Amino acid sequence: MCLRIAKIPKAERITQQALKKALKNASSKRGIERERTILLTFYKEIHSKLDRAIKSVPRIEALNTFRKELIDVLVGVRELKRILAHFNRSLRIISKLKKEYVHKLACAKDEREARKLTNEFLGRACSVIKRLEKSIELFNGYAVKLKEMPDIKPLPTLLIAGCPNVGKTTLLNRITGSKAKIASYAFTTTRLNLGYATSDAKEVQVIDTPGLLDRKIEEMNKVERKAIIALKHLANAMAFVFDPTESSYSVDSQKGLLTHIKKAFDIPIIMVISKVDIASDKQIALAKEIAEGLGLEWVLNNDSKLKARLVEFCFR
Ligand SMILES: Nc1nc2c(ncn2[C@@H]2O[C@H](COP(=O)(O)OP(=O)(O)OP(=O)(O)O)[C@@H](O)[C@H]2O)c(=O)[nH]1
Ligand SMILES: [Mg+2]
Repeated sequence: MCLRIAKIPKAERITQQALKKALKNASSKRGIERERTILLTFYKEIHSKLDRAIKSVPRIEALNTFRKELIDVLVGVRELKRILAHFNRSLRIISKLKKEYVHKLACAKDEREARKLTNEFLGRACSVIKRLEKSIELFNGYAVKLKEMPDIKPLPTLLIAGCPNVGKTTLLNRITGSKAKIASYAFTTTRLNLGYATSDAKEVQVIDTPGLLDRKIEEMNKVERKAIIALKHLANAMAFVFDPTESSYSVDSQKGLLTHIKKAFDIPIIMVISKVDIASDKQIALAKEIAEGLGLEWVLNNDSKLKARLVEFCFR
């Protein structure tokens, strides 16, 4: 589901390439027919370049909310549409010019007049393309940004949250088996860890967002907040990793973040108690108590059914 948008050559290059092709195609022709071939090939080349780029952009309305939000943050949906409209408008103008000059050529008296008409057409079409310079530059910049979109699949999705260093990535690796894939996530300066967990023929997508779901929303900048909004649309459930040993963060700060996230995300949350191998019974008991106090389910990170529990939790 990565967005791959076709880049467009610079305005000057488009016209140069189109003209080169047009002259090549017309090399075996003579007279008015030669001029007609130049005109039609030139038009076809320009049309195919722009049309390919326009068609490579998916219909924004057809995308899911997560992707729409993501596009909006990365490039701005309105801005992208404005540029596409500019391309479409230019194509229409050039198409109209083509029709007009094909007609004029058909009525041309001799080769000299035909050549004059073709040059006139080329000049006018080139100036339309030249005016696209800025839009092409912006469009190509967007193509680069959109290529960076994470390869999110339309599967039930489990988000992993928790304070820094509590064991979020360890959990992701544990339940998704193989080493998680690191996808770029242009929202933040960090990356996005993605993995897939299957249990009982059910598959879920598991996402760990380094440096994003480990602090309060008030501490975030505008872009990070938007990232949270997009993630909200995507997630079906959340695993909140809680480190009872306090080797990362104090129980109080973790409880504070959990309470905060519970309010911010209106999705089912399950507490995954981490570092169980080095935690004391008392520490584990306190973590369970906190989960239950907040009305949440919990699971130990060394539970043999950890993966099955989390996958099943996502399907509720
Ligand atoms: N003993 C023990 N150590 C663990 C466990 N889970 C994680 N750790 C250790 O805790 C440290 C942090 O683990 P990560 O999985 O990187 O934690 P994280 O929450 O992803 O960290 P950040 O992405 O930096 O916020 C590492 O040194 C892990 O080896 C566990 O179950 N037992
Ligand atoms: Mg991590």
